[in-house]
Amino acid sequence: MNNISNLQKARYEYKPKLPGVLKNINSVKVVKGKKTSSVSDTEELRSIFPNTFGLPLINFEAGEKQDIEPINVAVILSGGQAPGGHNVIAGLFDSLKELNSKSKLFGFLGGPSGLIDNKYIEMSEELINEFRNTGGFDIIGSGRTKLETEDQFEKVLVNLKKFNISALVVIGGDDSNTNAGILAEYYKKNNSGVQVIGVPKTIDGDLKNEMIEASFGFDTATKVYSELVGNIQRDANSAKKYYHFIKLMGRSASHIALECGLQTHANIIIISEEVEKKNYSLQDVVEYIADVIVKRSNAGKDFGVVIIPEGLIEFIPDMKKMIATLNNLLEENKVEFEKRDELEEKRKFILSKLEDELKNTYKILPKDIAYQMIMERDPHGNVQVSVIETEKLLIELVGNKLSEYKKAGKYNGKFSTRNHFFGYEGRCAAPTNFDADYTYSLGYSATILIASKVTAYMVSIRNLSKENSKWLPGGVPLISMMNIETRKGKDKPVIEKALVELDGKPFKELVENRSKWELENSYIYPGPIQYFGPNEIVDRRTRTIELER
Ligand code: FBP
Repeated sequence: MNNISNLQKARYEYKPKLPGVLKNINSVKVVKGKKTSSVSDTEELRSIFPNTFGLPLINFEAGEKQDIEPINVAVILSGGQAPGGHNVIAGLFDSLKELNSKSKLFGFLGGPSGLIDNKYIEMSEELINEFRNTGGFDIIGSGRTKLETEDQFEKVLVNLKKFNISALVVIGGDDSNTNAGILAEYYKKNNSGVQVIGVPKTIDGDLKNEMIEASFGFDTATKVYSELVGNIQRDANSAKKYYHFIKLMGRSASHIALECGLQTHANIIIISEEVEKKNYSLQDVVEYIADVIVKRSNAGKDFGVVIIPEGLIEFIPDMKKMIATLNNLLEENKVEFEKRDELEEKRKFILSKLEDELKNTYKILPKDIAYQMIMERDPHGNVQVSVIETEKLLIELVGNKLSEYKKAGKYNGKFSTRNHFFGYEGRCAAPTNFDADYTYSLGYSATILIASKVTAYMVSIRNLSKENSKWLPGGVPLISMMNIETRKGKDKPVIEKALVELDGKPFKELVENRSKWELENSYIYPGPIQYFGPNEIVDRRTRTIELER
């Protein structure tokens, strides 16, 4: 353990705070509550998941002391990094060993592919100790391979059986947990003897519902980004010469942008879900930003901060149509497209295939953006929004609009800009106390679900806005969070993604304050995450949780 910072050393010693009922893990009683259904498409889902549909909710309560046989468990990390992943594994390890010191935990390497290729390590106390309360997923790595075919399920089963593993814990987002549900159904149907338990992870915050109040990592990531946005606001307010356009990660939903906006009071906070609901075109968004800039300029302020959610482009109806058309065109003309080496050649080829209206929109995009839109797709065949520099696109288009205003005598300010994209900066930060506690408790709760022999559940911990001892751990059936959605032209069962609710309290708080934040500089500078100090600082929840719960 050389080369570690003093802070990391101190964080090793941090003891995550568990919910009251988990403090004595040997005497937790599993109480089954009311039976669940699904978000919608009930009959279809019942027929797809005959063995795992309609399971009851589960709560943990204090009970009698029990002796538990040794259990061998496998764990994987799936998808993008999120602060706290190591503590889920630490919680899982500690609780398994506490229940029975002969239990074993196997970490499969590099995400779902490790399960298929049988790449694993057995977890030891020494290894876990090196990763307690640290950020990152480097203890076993992560990956985006999809575990979805029966052939893969069988290969995984063979590997699990080699070590007598009877439960698999999937730490992932909505897609990985959807696949965990499909896998659980398959193993149950075939009496394979392997339980599947999911853990809600993603900085994006879009895996949430009544039973899952938050996905882990959102708390830490938004605090890191809010610190950065706050620092930039202070710089802007000091120099008074730049507009900073800041894109914040969050592949689809705008929870991160909203939370950071609420934490910092940036001047302009774009929320994709609102743009979609109001059917704004790209030009409408540009005009909104330009108009605020004019208002600020008239008040003598030619500087400010604009927050843009990463997924914005896919929520603007005309751009959404463009992206969907490009996705299909690239799939249909793969061979022809690949023959062209130069990006400009590829752009021209695509232009020749587009129909009139879309052709005109694609043509006026700055070339860099047009190239980014036809670059490599993700494993689902979708454009990777994180590579599209929306912040630069908006700077260019807002600049053009302001020039028009200038010519028309409507604006006489200065528009100097800087652009930023914050995403990877926050995904592996050392977890806040909240995320360290929450993830460790998720690991503990996963063990209890495993010991109670259930399958097709996600760990659920509620009451998160309250102090940790009052948290309510339990389990929610994976299928109960599903509906049927069309993905790549096919109807599929999926865990419903939570978008920003426009009638929800966090968004309402933005709406109530928006005109003030636009014009005044009522900036808040949240500063860095604090790990030691008074409770109101170190255990502060996100504004989203405070308002929603
Ligand atoms: P998950 O949904 O897997 O947690 O990942 C979310 C995310 O961090 C998004 O915010 C971002 O768009 C994406 O991952 C980036 O993916 P990659 O790590 O593959 O670049």
